[in-house]
Amino acid sequence: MKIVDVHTEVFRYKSNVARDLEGHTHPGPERDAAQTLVKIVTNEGAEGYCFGGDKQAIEHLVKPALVGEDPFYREKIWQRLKQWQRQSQLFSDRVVATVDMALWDLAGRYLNQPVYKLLGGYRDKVPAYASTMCGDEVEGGLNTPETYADFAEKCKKQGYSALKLHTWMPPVSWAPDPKRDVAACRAVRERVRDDMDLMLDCWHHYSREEALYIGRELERLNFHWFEEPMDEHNTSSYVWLTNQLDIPVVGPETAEGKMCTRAEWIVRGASDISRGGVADLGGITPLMKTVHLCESFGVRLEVHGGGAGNLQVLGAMGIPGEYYERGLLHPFLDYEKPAPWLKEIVDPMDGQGYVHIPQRPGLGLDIDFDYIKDNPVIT
Ligand code: LLH
Ligand code: MG
Repeated sequence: MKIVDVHTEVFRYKSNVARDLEGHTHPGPERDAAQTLVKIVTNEGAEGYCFGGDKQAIEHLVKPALVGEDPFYREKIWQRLKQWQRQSQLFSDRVVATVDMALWDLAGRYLNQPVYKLLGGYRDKVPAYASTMCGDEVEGGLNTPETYADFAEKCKKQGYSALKLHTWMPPVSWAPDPKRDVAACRAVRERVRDDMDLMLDCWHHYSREEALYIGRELERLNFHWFEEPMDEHNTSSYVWLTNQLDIPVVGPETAEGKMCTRAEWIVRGASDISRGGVADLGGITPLMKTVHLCESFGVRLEVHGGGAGNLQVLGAMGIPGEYYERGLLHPFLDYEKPAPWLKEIVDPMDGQGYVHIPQRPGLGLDIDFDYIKDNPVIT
């Protein structure tokens, strides 16, 4: 089988999510937005799909690299794309991830199996944590410790057994504020009592002393893990912090360098639990390499972010990987409603807080191709 085309379709939709100046998402007024579908086509009719990616990078860089290749040579293709990243700004890990996931989708569709079973299935459902959006200044949103507590209570009633707060970050006018972060954590713990695992992912640029202060408070509040309180490029600061805290420190999440960076963190003892998702690392292929790396060191890995690719990997992880990150959630947004280009959400959750891995072939996306055809963006 040979790849004959790599094609992108850009289409429009209405979004009620906005990004602030630092890139964090919040509810916003309805606006026009665009999404991209990447499609890999073969001479035998087999196709693979993934959403995301950059049209220019896919059509000018990825397509020439893929056409003529066997789509089952995922490792060869991934290694080649990784090497090309060194010199090309357009070739982000997110772009490589989109291509890699479309290839996995193609394999699953062709073989009529969900991706996690091709990887080597381990489980069919994963407990989820409610992952909040970052704090805001909107009345009744996520603007006070009390509103976080209200939202946590709502999530608990919905079935979640765990919740992670993303607290206030600039450009929120009062952020950053370690004491306020701790106040939100305390309000949530008091409201849900001991019935939920709780985690904190706060501002990512605190000083060592601020991070240590927050971590010690989280220990008192019996939090489950502490995530990215400092710049992840400063590995020594994470070694310093992890050595002093009992609460598990999780990371690195956003640091570049794929599985190599995770290996260095493990060797240096810079965190207790490793981290990474398909978009951070460059696809399912490197995330599985990281899973196996962690297994060799007896280190847990918490997968960063939701979505089809991360969920399929969680189904194939023989090491803990305790939770699926469901979100980002906000009291004003309906997460259970599918995006306009999907007929069903990819991560339905039951009343006990488990997300069931879709059994459809490939990544498990139920794509509304008519919607995409009817809403083209002419580029
Ligand atoms: O900063 C944000 O908007 C969130 O923290 C985001 O990066 C989220 O993906 C995350 O860190 N999850 O753990
Ligand atoms: Mg995080």
